Amino acid sequence: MDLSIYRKDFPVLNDNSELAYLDNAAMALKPYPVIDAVDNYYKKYGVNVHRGVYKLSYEATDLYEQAREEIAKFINASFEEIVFTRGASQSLNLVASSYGLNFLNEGDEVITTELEHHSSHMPWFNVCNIKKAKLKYIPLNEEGRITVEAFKSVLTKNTKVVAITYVSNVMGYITPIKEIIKLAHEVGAIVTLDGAQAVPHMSVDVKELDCDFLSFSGHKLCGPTGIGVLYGKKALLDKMPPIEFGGDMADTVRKDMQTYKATPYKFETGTPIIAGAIGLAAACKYLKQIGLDNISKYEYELKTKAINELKKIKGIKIYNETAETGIISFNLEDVHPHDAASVFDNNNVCIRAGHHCAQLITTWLNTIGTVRASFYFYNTEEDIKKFIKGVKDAIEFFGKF
Ligand code: C6P
Repeated sequence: MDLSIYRKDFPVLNDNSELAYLDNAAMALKPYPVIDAVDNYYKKYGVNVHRGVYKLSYEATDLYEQAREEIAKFINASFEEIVFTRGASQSLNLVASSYGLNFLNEGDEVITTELEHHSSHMPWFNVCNIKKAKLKYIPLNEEGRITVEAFKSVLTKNTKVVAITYVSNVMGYITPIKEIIKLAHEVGAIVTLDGAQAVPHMSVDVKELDCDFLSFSGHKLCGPTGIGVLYGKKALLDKMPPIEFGGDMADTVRKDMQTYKATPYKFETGTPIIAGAIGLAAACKYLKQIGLDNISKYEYELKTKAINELKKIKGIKIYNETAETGIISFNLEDVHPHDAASVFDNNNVCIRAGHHCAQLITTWLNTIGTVRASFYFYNTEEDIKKFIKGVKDAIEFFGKF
């Protein structure tokens, strides 16, 4: 199935027919249905939710809460298990600050990996320092993958939290997460899953996975910027204290006491990200109609074709040839990734270069950074051609081979 037929839904691509946008792991482009949903909220409502005692505000509140329902359905969660945040980073931090700081004790163990994005790993580094808990790393195999066997080698009865990525933003590997979650639960540990690179690209069902928390960002799944989601099992969210306080999350406030609203509202202080949530719900509907399985299959096909072309070029080091997703990390030998990226830019090819906010894995790879091309369903074979031309031009520019 050629999903590039959906390209026409993206104004940025319509306005820049020369553009090969291959930075989808950083942010996905926005289709008309998302832009229209946001536009509609601002044009027809533009008022606050949960507060106004007038029809327009009730209607805007309905729209906002229907968005929560739509997003819950997208990952097979319940309405009250969806906490709106600013993005995956804030969701991941919320779990560490609320669950970690309140339920970890000295000597407890937290398991993480060198594949983590900084926003998955750093909050637990911080919590473990404060709580005198031990942060352990699953040893990666020779390809840089997490394996179930390696997970077992660090799992103990003291493990209380597993903070782990579903799909690495540098390597594009899919973690064998179901088995890991099952094993973690057997010792009574909870699993906080970083789904930032998974949820936009594959079908994710929180009930089937049985993960305790799942974090993701709206902007990587064709939604607006500034909106993200923390899914949490209700029983866990119920026992976790809020970490931010103020308007809308409060129930009763007196000089000598304060109480909070129920989950998820106790975690959402202040005027919410109304247009963001509405736009994200539109994005979820849009992706569902294309089909998440179709998306993962198509991206993988594009990536495989691109890798096959890349392998024909001398002087390229590919770090993740076997990745199951649409991410390629590579370097031109002896060329700084940022220098390479500027040549791609001259060819209208948008890619990312650097450590991708995941320095543990670039250190593991023994490099300062990589050049990363990442595909989405609106990419085409033509984009691959432009990408390969970019690689060849870079090689020529830097006088290699
Ligand atoms: N990765 C990338 O180019 P935010 O920035 O909060 O929306 O998402 C954070 C985040 C968390 N986990 C993973 C696996 C991610 O890839 C990201 C964002 C971008 O790879 C920007 S650094």
